[in-house]
Amino acid sequence: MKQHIYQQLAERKKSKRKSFAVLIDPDKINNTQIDKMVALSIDAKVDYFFVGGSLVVINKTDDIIQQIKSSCDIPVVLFPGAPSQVSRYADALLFLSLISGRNPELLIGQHVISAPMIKQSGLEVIPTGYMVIDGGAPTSVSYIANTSPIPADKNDIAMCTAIAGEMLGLKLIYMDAGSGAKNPVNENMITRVAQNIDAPLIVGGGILTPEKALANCNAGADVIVVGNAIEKDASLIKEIGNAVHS
Ligand code: 1GP
Repeated sequence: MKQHIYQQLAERKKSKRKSFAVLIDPDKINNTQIDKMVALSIDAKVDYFFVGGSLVVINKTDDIIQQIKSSCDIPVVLFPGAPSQVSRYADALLFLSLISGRNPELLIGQHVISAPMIKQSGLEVIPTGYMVIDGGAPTSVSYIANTSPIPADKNDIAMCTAIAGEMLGLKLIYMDAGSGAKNPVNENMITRVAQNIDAPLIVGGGILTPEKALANCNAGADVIVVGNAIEKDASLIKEIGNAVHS
């Protein structure tokens, strides 16, 4: 099995290099916007494109990834809300287990269904402990996943969940307040989790400014994911990229 992207993330963590991932929701972008986003991302030295969404209505994931791939070398990592969002054109797949929730379908059910198709795709599969943190208002992810998020002030619950995920063999931990979250994950919780795991830590959901991206990095996040804010103001790609890479 390929391990290129995971190894890169692990090495970056070791050398304390932070990464910036731009999230592309296939439903919210057209061809012209993709070209613009790719050009800005090359300029801002974006490290990864994450592609996916909790709910994708029009499935054009294959086309979007092919379009990205035709114009840059930035690795594309699938962040799928459902097995239908798997594309063999990507470089890797976050094989998400929703460990903050208690919905067996998202802990193992969907995985069993999608396993043969993913194996056949030849994608690098990165087992990822996905933790949804309360972002102050219901988000698509908590509604679709039919699970309660971890309360924003329960740092110990987040820490124990991440440790358990790592003990179960998950290679990455992703703390997500959900796309468009009112409140992003707070820095105290990020630090509590980061100090207690060895796995690279991804943080996203509701990050709107370079200052918050930097604060999350200083708190212990290894990868910062931004989607919504960039959809509204693409110039943020450069500003957030500079903050993360500083
Ligand atoms: C959501 O972590 C991602 O799953 C990114 O969230 O769209 O709010 O940046 P935003």
